[in-house]
Amino acid sequence: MSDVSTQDDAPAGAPGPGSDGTGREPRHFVRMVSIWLILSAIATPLFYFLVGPHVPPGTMTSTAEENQFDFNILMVIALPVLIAVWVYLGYSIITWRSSKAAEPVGGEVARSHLGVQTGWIIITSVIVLFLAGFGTVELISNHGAGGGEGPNPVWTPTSAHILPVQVIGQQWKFTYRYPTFGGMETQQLVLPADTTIAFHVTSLDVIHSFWAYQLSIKADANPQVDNVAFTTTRDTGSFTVRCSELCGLWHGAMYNYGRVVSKTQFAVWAKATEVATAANTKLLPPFAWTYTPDANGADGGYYPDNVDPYSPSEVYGAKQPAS
Ligand SMILES: [Cu+2]
Repeated sequence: MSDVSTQDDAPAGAPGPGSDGTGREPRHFVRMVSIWLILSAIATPLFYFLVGPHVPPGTMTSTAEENQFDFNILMVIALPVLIAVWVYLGYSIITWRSSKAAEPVGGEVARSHLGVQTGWIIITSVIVLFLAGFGTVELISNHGAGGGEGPNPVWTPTSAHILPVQVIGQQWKFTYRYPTFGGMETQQLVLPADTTIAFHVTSLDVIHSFWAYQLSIKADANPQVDNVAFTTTRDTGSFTVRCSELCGLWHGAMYNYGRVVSKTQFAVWAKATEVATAANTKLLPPFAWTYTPDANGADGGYYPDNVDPYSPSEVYGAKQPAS
C-alpha cells in the first residue's frame, strides 16, 4: 500500500532504492501506521468519554440510553477507519505531491501486494462480522429497536408497575389518554420518572407515527391498530413529539412537547388533570385500545358519522352508490 514508489517487490515498509539523499526510501507504511495509531489512541477515548455522553438521543429513558451506547460503539469503530483514510490522504499529499522529485510508480507492484490484500480482507471482514454480531445481540438483549414492539409484543417488561399511556394521532395533532386515571384525555404528554411506560399508539384517521425523540420511541400510529412500545423513564426533562409519517397538508405542524417529571409531581398533575377534565371525559367514548375512525376525514371524531347529513358513501365499508 505504501511502497508503490519502489520498483522491487519488497514488502511494505521495507527499505528500497530511494531518493531522499540517503539512498534509502523512508519506511512510509510504518510511518503512516504510527501516525494512525497515535491519532486513533488519542481521538477515540476523547470522543467516547467527552462527546459520548452528549450523543443523541440522550439518556432520558432506557431505550435512549441503549441507543446512545450503540451509536457510541459505532463511532468508536468508525473513528479509526476515518483517521486511517485521512492519514493516508494527508501523508500522500505531503510525500508524493508532484512538486517532489519522488514520483510514485504504480503498476504490478502496487496491485499485487499479498500482505496488503490479505490485511484488507481480514480487517474489513472482522469489522463487518463484529458489527453484525453486536447489532444482533443489542437487538435481542434490548428487546427490539427503538422500543417499537408492535401490536403483539413478543416480550413484555418485568416491571411490577407499568403505566399505560394511549397516544392518539389524528390530522393534525396528538392527544393522550390515561386509562388508569379515568380515561382522561389531554394534549400534554406528562410521564413520571423511573417508571416503565407502555405506550399504546393508535390513530383516528390516516397513518401517523409517534416519534418522541428524546425518549427514543418511534411507533406507527395506524387506525384500528394498538401499537405497543415500552420504555423506562430515567431523567426528568422535556422532550419533543413529532409525527414522522407524512399524513397530509399540516403534517409538518404536527408536533408538541412532553415532560418527564418526578413521581410526586406526576401524581399531583394526574389527579388535578383528571378532575379538571372530568366533564370532558364524560363526553368522550369509553376508553378503548382502538377507535373506529371517522369516515368524514379530519375532524378528529371517534365514531363514523353514519347519520344525516352524511351520505352512506362517507362511511367506511359502505357500498358506493351506483352512479
Ligand atoms: Cu401525522
